[in-house]
Amino acid sequence: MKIGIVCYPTFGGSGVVATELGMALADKGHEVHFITYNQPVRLDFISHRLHFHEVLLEEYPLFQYQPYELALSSKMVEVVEKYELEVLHVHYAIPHAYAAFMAKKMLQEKGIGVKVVTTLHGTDITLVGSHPTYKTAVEFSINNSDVVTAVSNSLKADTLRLFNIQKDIKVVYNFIDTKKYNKFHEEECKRNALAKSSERIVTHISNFRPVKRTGDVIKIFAKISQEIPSKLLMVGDGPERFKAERLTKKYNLSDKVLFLGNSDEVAKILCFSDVFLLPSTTESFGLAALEAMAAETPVISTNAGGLPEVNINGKTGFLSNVGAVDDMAKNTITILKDDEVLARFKHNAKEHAKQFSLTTILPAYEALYKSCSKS
Ligand code: GMT
Repeated sequence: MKIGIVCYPTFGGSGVVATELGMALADKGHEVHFITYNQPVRLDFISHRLHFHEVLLEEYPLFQYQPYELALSSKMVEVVEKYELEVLHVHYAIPHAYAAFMAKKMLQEKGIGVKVVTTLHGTDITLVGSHPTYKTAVEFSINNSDVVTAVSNSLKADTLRLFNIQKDIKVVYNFIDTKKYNKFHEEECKRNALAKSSERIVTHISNFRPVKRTGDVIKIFAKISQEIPSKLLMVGDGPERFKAERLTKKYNLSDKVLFLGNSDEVAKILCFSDVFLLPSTTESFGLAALEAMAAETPVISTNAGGLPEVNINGKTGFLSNVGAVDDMAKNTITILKDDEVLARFKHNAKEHAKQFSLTTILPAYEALYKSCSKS
């Protein structure tokens, strides 16, 4: 099939899922066209089946805010028409689903049909989308998509609770390409560069937004490091990074906490991690937790949103209430202090992650594309 993919091309989970999906679809023989304002960070190849179309914005002194939706929907029309796309799969409702609806209408005027598949990712519903500023347009865009998917049962329930939805929402879980996490054998995993062999490695990866509670990560680690010789890797960047660095100094942990910034080599970092911390206020799914599990890293997370659908309490890691720093530290220490316990959790995490493998999830998206393109 010929499929257009629209997403945020950044390090956020929705962009990562969209990019991995597009690359996998192209690998399977579909023709995929990314329509975004930058080349997606995880897009590591372009081929005759994988294209990238940049959405350009025109500067004009009158504009305090650039009209991105206009540029995006115009680009969608151009690409659908030129490459005869059958489906536009938009990731993150704001403003992508809205722009796709406009593109579809403009194409209808030219006698061209295209189907719109909208995937809801989380903050487009829970934190931003349901805000009165956007709610009317988000609800309209969801109800006017041909197919709507959500990345967890929890997100589907949130969407139905927060909006007046007239459409069936299908749950298609996020996925990982398990192969990418198997390839780092012992000799490629440069663990010694970051920690002594006697130390455990604890990792957190996020966009350092308030919802990630990076302050809790530091507080949990402060307690862990009192009992277990360990290092903390803080991967990513965002508005709360400075605060997290300040807290690290306050707890005298500067020699134990490494801030690595953004990285597109997550699998390489996770290969030497022993535990992954995700104490978020909410996560519709928690793709970073799944990536950790695929790399044999148990997860200590909150029980918010869709996290219990991914991280199984007492098996692949532990779940705690939001803000329960002591409990999360205690659970981490339980896993880290005993080699056998750690090995068991690592094994379980990797095994459980296989349920979310690309080979299982990809056919679900292909079936949705096929069903709507026939209707
Ligand atoms: O805020 C983020 O974590 C980024 C955001 C995004 O849209 O890029 O992530 C959301 O989508 C991910 C992929 O589906 C999910 O794994 C994350 O849980 C979700 N974030 C939240 O719900 C806070």
